Formats: sequence, C-alpha cells, structure tokens
Amino acid sequence: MKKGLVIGAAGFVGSYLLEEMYRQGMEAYATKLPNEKLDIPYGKVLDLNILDKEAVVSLLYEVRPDYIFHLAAQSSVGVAWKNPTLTVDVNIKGSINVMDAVRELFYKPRVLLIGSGEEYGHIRPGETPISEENNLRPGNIYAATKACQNMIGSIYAKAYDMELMMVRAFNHIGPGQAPLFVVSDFCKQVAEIEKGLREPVMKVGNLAAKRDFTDVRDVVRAYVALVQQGKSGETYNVGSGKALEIQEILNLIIAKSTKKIQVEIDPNKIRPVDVPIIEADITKLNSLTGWKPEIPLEQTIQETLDYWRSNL
Ligand code: A2R
Ligand code: GDD
Repeated sequence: MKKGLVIGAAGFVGSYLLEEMYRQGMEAYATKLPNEKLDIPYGKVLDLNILDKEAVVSLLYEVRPDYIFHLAAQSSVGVAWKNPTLTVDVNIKGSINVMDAVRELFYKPRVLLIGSGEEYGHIRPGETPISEENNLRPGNIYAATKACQNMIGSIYAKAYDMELMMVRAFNHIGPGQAPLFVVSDFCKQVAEIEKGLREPVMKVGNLAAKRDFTDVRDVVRAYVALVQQGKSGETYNVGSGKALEIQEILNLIIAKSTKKIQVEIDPNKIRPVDVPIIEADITKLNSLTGWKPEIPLEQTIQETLDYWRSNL
C-alpha cells in the first residue's frame, strides 16, 4: 500500500483529498498546525509548521511517504494584500523548507506542489483558455508567491533530479470552504438572510471578473492522478476550462434563495487590482490522465448553500 502525506491538511482541500486517497487505497498521513483541529476517520494526524525546517525534516524521516501533497499556504488573495510578509513566508520560504527536506531524504518521494491559476495574472487577448506555457504576469502578491514557488519547484526538479510536479489550481469550491472565498461568501450571506440574521442585502465585490470554478471533489481526483502519473518538473493546470462572470455566479446563488435579496457593492471587498479573466486550458492534464471535471457547477452551489443553511 502506497503512503501519502498531506501537508496543510486542516484547510478546505485537505479533508476532501484525504477521503479521495482513502477511496483509492492509499495509506494516509496528514499534518496540521498545532492550533488547528483535524479529526479524520482514517490515517494519522501530526502537527507541523512548515516554517520550522528541522520539524519538516524529522516528520519526513518519521513518515517516509511515497507521495507528498503540499497544500499548506496562506491561500487568500485578499489576505495577501493585507499581510504580504506572512504570505511570502509561508508560500515561498515554507515551500522551500518542504523541498529542501525532501532533497535531504535518502530516497525520492513524488511531490505535488499546489500553485494557482492566479500565477498567469494579466492575461492578454487571445491567450484564453490559458496553457501552462503562457508567460506569467502575476497581478497580486498571492499570485507572485505561487509563481515563485512554481519556478523554484521546476529549478529543484532539474538541479537535484527530484520527483516534483507543480499544479496550477484554478478556483475550487464546495461545502465547508471558508467564507473568505466568493461562492462560500455569497451562499453564507443567503443562508443568514433566510434565517433573518441579516438585512436582505448581499454585500459583494467586483462582479465583472471572470473566473474558472471546479468542484473541490473533482480537483482532488486530479491531484491523486498527478502525484502518480505527473512528469517531474512539469506544471499542470487544474480547472474546468470555462470562465464565468462573478455576476453570473451571484445570479445562480440568488435564484436559489427563498427570500428576495438586494445587491450592494461593498468598497472593502474591492481589491487594489483584480485581473479581468482567468480561464484554464486543461488539455495537458486530460491527455496525461484522462481527467475531466464531473460535478456540475449548479450542484456544487446547491450543496454549498445547503451546507451554510445547516452550519450557521
Ligand atoms: O492559515 P490557517 O491557520 O488556515 O492554516 C492553513 C495551513 N497553513 C500552514 N500549515 C503549516 N505551516 C504553516 N506555516 C502554515 N500556514 C498556513 O495550510 C490551512 O490549514 C492550510 C491551507 O489550507 P487553506 O487555506 O484552506 O487552503 P485550501 O483551499 O485547502 O488550498 C490548498 C492549496 C493552497 O496551497 C492554496 O494556495 C491552493 O491550494 O489554492
Ligand atoms: N471573496 C470574494 N468576496 N470575492 C469576490 C466577492 C466577494 O464578496 N465579490 C466579487 N469577488 C470576486 C473577487 O474579486 C475575485 O475576482 C473572484 O470573485 C474570486 O475571488 P475569491 O473567491 O476570493 O478567490 P480568488 O480567485 O481570489 O482565489 C481563489 O482561487 C485561486 C485560483 O484561481 C483561492 O482559492 C486561491 O487559493 C486560488 O489559488
């Protein structure tokens, strides 16, 4: 049985990934920050802060995983504007600690580094859907840290002959996501309005942006396929292949509300820069693994809304 380690498993994607690993017959190990809670019905949970390089080394020697999924990050574009140094520390220095710890091992585990569709940034006309070979022109601090992780990952893979693969994940959504992110945020507001916990007014940010949304359960299937089949030093887009305007997402969510809702732009939700469109070309991943998304957006939105209706 292959051993898989998920670093940063207490966040949104972690528990879905652990479930998928279990389904595919992998032995699961998971790390969380000491102050986080993570109860999983299978596998072992260990504490780890990736800023502590020696702790990463010891943990890898203890677990000796065949596969490593590196999810740990400061994952919010909005938070990165407010706390750039934390974002740089965790997303760049933390990732280098993971890569260095892997490099020092006496064997070569296969490692998946999770980056972002945001790395492409200011996409030019004619560049969508965007392929992995496109220039990176990051438009925010979070995106710059993930582009840096990607570049260092590809350098390490070549320089040290490591089994490192990079993912550029586009927007992933589903039940349990923090309301920092747009779909979860809008669904939570609808549930609060339905329960009479707030006025029937949705506070929103930039509705003109176009983003490419995929259900988190589809995303983790791609991660498990890539950690096994991905080619070392290569980067793979993981997305739906189709961008939608946030306005359209809002319309879909509001249409499901049992209450009449007004929409109001909240200036605090408008970012200093928000790139107009991010849309994935997923040909490379599909050709390698046959992966394609299966869960329709409408179902993900319904389940996210129902999650908030029963978890306020
Ligand atoms: O920031 P927290 O307290 O939510 O903890 C996050 C954790 N994390 C760390 N783990 C170890 N050492 C650190 N120094 C450190 N700093 C933060 O990583 C959280 O539990 C986890 C990341 O989970 P989420 O923020 O929920 O991200 P999600 O949606 O699971 O995305 C997974 C990956 C990330 O690399 C994103 O940047 C990418 O996919 O989109
Ligand atoms: N969060 C939020 N809240 N975003 C809003 C809102 C709102 O009320 N109104 C409009 N938006 C717009 C944002 O300006 C952005 O254009 C888009 O909705 C998506 O925002 P988020 O859901 O916060 O996600 P993100 O695109 O910034 O980042 C997510 O996707 C990346 C991959 O593309 C995160 O999951 C990242 O970790 C991930 O790398």
